[in-house]
Amino acid sequence: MAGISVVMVIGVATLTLLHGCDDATAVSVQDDVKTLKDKVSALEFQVRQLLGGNLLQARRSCSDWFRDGFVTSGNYLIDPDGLRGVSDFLVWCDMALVPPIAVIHHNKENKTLVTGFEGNGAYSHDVSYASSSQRIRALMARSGPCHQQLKYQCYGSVIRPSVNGSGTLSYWIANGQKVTSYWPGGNALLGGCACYQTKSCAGGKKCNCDMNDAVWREDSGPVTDKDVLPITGFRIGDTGDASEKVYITLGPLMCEN
Ligand SMILES: [Ca+2]
Ligand SMILES: [Ca+2]
Repeated sequence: MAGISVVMVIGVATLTLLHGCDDATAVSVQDDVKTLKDKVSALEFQVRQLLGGNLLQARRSCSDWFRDGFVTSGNYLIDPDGLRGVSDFLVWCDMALVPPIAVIHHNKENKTLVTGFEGNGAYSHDVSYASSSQRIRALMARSGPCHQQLKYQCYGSVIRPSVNGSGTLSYWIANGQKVTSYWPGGNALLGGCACYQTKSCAGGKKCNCDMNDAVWREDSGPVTDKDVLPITGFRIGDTGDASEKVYITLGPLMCEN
């Protein structure tokens, strides 16, 4: 009987306490509960990471990893098309941006000097990616906008893009095909380089480098058309004279993923 009395007393006391609790206290208790829940989630996340199991199970995108609590930038296993299609592969996910950015690196991201190759497209600058073209295509298909940035600096070396490729000194390679009509940063329909879209190229040309003079000039910009990404190479000419030089800096493929 004594035990029952104690329980009854505590019950009455608790009811009295809750009944007498004002709104401010109730909100404060709710905040405490929320804080504790957040702490439990964080601990659960750390346990998952320590166990490692979840890290071995591919997700379809960087966003899916982020959603599951993996908010630190790093390499993650991605299988963009799920059970079918390509097998999973490691992708660098930049989680600092919303949505996260998938970054596919290649082997020539450092600034490269080209000099000593005179003929049309005489120098081959080929680029290899960390992932196969099938996997990259699958990733792009499941991504939002993608782009790749080129920085191209020239000294006395001309690009001279043309629709039919005749007389084009320097061009780039996409899907194994020569692209001679325009240059990264330029417009596929309009032709030319980035500056040609605003008709602001030096000397009224289609590219700044088409000045072909003893001044450092630049024709840089992104390629955003997934049909021609990623860029797999450049063919550079008009660097045969001792004074003629080009610097190529091609960034990694980046996709909102
Ligand atoms: Ca798959
Ligand atoms: Ca020249």
